[in-house]
Parts: sequence; structure tokens; C-alpha cells
Amino acid sequence: MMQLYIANKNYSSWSMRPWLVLKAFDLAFEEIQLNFPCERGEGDFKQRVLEINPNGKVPALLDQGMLIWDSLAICEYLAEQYPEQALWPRDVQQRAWARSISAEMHSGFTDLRSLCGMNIRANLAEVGTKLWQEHSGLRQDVARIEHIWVERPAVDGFLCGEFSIADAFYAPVVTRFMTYALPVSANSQHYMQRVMQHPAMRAWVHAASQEAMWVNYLEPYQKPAK
Ligand SMILES: N[C@@H](CCC(=O)N[C@@H](CS)C(=O)NCC(=O)O)C(=O)O
Repeated sequence: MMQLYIANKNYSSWSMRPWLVLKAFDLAFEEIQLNFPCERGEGDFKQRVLEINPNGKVPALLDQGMLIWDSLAICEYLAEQYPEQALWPRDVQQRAWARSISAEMHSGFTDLRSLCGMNIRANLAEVGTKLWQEHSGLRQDVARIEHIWVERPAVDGFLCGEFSIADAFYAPVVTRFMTYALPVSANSQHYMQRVMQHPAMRAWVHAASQEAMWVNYLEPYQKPAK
């Protein structure tokens, strides 16, 4: 059976993407969660990841002795392995768009990603308001994402109609918009609700909200509860 190595569900946005794809398409896999250390450089997280992935990062997928690392490469591999399922949309034009927006997420949106780290269980609305006022790069990233989302074929649907890899790539952003209460349009909120209601997303978010572990270097905006 395939094995997917991931990190903390509350914080690890890259882990979330292939995990959602595996769950959403009901592909059998074993999940191995290696938690980040509480303080940077401590613990055995890095050593344990390096035992299976010389790149030292998660997510990583092991399948029949093969290692596939990097969230996008994993999703591409899964799409290739399960052609009977539409992990990417079947329509060539939609597929090209889905690949383009997923690649754009994979390599871009650095202001949003660096200022608003994924933290599903947190409520950082006040922080979000301040960040929004102070960082034009954040506002530009959000505007671009909203521009992408509004292009989906139906307001009630996913980015390409049915759930696909593209939605998995934007799912961590959905949680960031919620955690930091970023001021997005009604149309975007509609899409966010659609994603939040997907059973795979519900399962991840539920597990994330149950995690008690506090990773200090991923919590720049709040202190642990005493
Ligand atoms: N571009 C990579 C990014 C992977 C990545 O940065 N993973 C983080 C966890 S979300 C990680 O393993 N960090 C541990 C480290 O850098 O030591 C992907 O898409 O998989």
C-alpha cells in the first residue's frame, strides 16, 4: 500500500494537498505523520524524514519502493497511476487551466504564504486586519486568488466543476483566509464553504483542530495558553 509521510495537520499546508487528493478519490494509503519539533532544530523530525527522503521535507510518498517527493509531483504521479479517476479534469482546456493555477500556487503567492502561515485551529482575525492594512503584497496575492476562483465554471462548484487537484492546491489558502479573516468577496466565500464541506477537507480540518501540539516557530502571532 502507498505510504504518505506528512507533518502536523494544523500547520503543514504542503502535506495537506496530496493527502486531500488521496482521500477525496478514495485511494488506499497509509498515513505516517511525523510532527515538527516544538522548537526549530530540536527533536528527531528531520532525522526521521531524512531516513526516507534525502530532500528532508514532507510530503513524501512511497509506492512499491519508489519515492516521490514534492506535493505537485506526488499529485501528478497519482493522476498517472489512476487514470480511471479524474484527478485532473478530463477536458483538455480545463486541465491546462487546472495545471497552470496549481503551478502558480506551488511557486507563488509568497506574501500570503509567508505572512499568513497555515494555522487551522487559530483565530487570528485581528492579526489579519493589521497585515491587510500594512502589506500591499498580501492584498495583491489575495486579489489574484480571487480572480482565479471567480473563473470557475459554476458558482456552486469546484474550480473545474468537480473536485480536482487544483482544489487541493487552494485548500490551504481557504483555511488561511478563514484563520486571518481576510476580507474576500461573497463569491470567494461561497467557494470556501464548498471546499470546507468536502468530506476529505472536513476530515483534515477536524484532525487539525484536535491537535494540541504547539510549534513555537510556526506561531509568530500568539503565545501558548498557560
Ligand atoms: N515544495 C515542497 C515544499 C515542502 C515543504 O516545504 N515541506 C515542509 C512542511 S510543510 C517541510 O517539510 N519542512 C521541514 C523542513 O524544511 O525542515 C512541496 O510542495 O512538497
